[in-house]
Amino acid sequence: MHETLSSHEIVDARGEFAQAVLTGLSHRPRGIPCRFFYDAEGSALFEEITQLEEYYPTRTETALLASHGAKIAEHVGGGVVLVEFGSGSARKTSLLLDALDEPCAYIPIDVSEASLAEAAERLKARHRGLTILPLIADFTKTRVLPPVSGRASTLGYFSGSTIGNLSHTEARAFLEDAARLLGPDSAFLLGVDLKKSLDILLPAYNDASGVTAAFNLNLLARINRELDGTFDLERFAHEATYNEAAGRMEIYIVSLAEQAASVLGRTFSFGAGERIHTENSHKYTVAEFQALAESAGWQPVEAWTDEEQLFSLHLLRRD
Ligand code: SAH
Ligand code: AVI
Repeated sequence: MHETLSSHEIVDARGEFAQAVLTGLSHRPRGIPCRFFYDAEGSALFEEITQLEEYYPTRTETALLASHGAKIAEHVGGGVVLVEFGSGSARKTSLLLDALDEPCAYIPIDVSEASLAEAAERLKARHRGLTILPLIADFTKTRVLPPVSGRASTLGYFSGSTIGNLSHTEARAFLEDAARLLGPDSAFLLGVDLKKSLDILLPAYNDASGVTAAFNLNLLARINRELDGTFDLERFAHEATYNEAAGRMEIYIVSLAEQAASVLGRTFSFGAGERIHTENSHKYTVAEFQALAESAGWQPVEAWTDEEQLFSLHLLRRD
C-alpha cells in the first residue's frame, strides 16, 4: 500500500475537498457530500459512534455476522478475494475472515488513509499470511482491482449500511459498477439498516453524549484546519431528522445566529436557522433492498435479520 500519499495526490485530495466545499456552500440548498466527514478526526469520531448505546447498527451487524458467518462461507466457497467498500476500522471484517475458508486476499477500499493504515496493521497481525492490498480511493469511482494470483472468486463486502448514505439512484449505479468490478463469479454481502420506529432511530443520530454532533461539526473543523476556514463551531449545531416520505435520516449543520465565515478567502453568510445538508442515511425494508439489488443485476441469495428487526445482512450473487 502507499504508506503516505504522494504530494500530487495530497494536492488533488485537498483540491477536491476545496471544490466540494466552495460549490456546496454556494448552491441552494447548501450541502457538502458526507464522504468528507472522514479525515483522521472524523474516522475516530465514527468509531466512537459505533460504541454508543443508542447506535444499534454496529453491534447488531456484528451479531448477525457471528451467527451466520458459517452459512455465508458455505455459500461463497473457499479461496475468495474479499473486497471491502468503505472498510473503516474493519473490525467486523475479522469475523468474516475467520469464517471464510482460506480467503486468498483482502482488498479494503476507503477514502480515509488513517483508517486504512490502522486496519491493515491490525488485520496483518491477526490474519497471518493473508495478502492485504489496501486502496485509498472513492468506492463509487473504483473501476479496477489490483491483480491477485490464484483467486477463485470474489466476495464484495459493504458493511455498516454505508450504502444508505447514497441516494437510491447512486446506490443502483454503485451496485451495477460493483458487479463489473467484482466480476462474473462473484457474491456480495451488504449490511443494510432497516426501517423502524422513530423511538429507536432518532436517538441513534441524536445521542445523549453528543458524539454524533461532534462527528457532524467536525466537517466545519476540518474546513477550518485544511481550507483556512473561520467557522465558529460554538455558533453552529447538529440536527438529525427523519424524512418519512424519503425513508431516510437527514443530517444538517444549523447556523445558530446570523453570521459569516470564510473559506479560502471567500466569505459566506448564514441566516439564523439556515442549514447545510451533510448526510442522508436511507433505511430499507428487506423487500425494498432486494428489489434495488435485482434492478442492478444482483440475485438475492439470503437475507438475515435480528429478532428485533433492527438490521439486515444480505447475500447477493451475480445472475
Ligand atoms: N464499514 C465500517 C465503516 C463505516 S463508516 C463499519 O461498518 O463500521 C463509512 C466508511 O466509508 C468510512 O471509513 C469512510 O471513510 C468510508 N467512505 C465514505 N464514503 C466513501 C467513498 N465515497 N469512498 C470510499 N470510502 C468512503
Ligand atoms: C457510515 N454510515 C452508515 C453512518 C450512518 O448511520 O449513516 C454514518 C453516521 N452518521 C451519523 N451517525 C452515523
